[in-house]
Amino acid sequence: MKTIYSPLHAGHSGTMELVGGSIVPGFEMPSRAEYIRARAESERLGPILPPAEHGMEAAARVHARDYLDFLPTVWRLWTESGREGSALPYTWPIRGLRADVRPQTIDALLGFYSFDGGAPFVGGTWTAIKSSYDVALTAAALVQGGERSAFALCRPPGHHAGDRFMGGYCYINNAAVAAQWYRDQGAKRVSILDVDYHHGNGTQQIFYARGDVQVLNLHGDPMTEYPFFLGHADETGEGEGAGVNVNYPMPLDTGWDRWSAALEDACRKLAAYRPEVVVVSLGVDTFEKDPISKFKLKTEDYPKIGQRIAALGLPTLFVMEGGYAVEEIGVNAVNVLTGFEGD
Ligand code: OKP
Ligand code: ZN
Repeated sequence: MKTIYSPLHAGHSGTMELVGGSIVPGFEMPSRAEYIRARAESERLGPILPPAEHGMEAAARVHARDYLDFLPTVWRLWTESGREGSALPYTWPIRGLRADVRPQTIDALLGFYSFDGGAPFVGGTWTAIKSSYDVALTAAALVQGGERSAFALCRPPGHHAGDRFMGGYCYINNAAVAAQWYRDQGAKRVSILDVDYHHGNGTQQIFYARGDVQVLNLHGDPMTEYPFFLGHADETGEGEGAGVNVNYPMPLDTGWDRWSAALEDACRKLAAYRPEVVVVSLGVDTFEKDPISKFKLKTEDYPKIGQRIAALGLPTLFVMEGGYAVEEIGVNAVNVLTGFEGD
């Protein structure tokens, strides 16, 4: 399997985030992508290739234009207003406030275009976001061109980003962009299988009322786990999308037995939907030693995930999402891919 990777992710570094009342270095750090790239190389997964540059048209198929226009301006607006350190929002237009009026100053705009304070900007952030998007589309095109699978080594991740908001380390929803791109290339139905520990609220929001993109999510129960406000089992889609969104919220301490039963059910629903291509939102923060997550998957479980997905017998694009046990992230992520390939 070919891996698409860009070194430009590395400029998105030195971010800070709020955890338990303290500002601490962000868990979503550059070494994550480097460990994965190194492991893909040492395991001889296949060639590691750079992305081609893409225009923003494919992004505009799932994100609002005003949101996409805002992202490249954030750091300039932030520094022009005399700030140092990560650009972060602190006010959000929730229930009872006006979300229909676009404000004019950087602090307000950051809140207007986000759902949490978990998507910081530094000087290299936009370039990294754009490279991650290019990585996703370049890998998507390999599968469109006839390869059985490809690995988009995206960083930053994307599945929390919605049509008009960022959050949870995510800015552009790479998996959603790829799924929509397959639709625009003529695929009648596309499935997104999100195995990251956290619910992919952005992906669900983007496709919730659509019947042409199935979204299946396995994740920590939002009653007690981030992102808290989406991902319940009764969210099954609406309108044309009724029944086409499937959530598997699971309790803390979920291990392979329970998790794999959910994967089995998801794969059956996926097969019954008969998609032409599968996009896997590949997070490995389900790992037992993940510092911000509470599932109990083991390193030896990850090849079995890849094997089950391979058994679907469908063209498959893997898009990297989360995973914060940095030293093990490469082994776990590449284990899914080598499991898929059957070695
Ligand atoms: C992104 B992905 C408090 C902790 C918030 C956000 C987790 C985002 C996970 N700052 N954690 O789904 O792996
Ligand atoms: Zn996650």
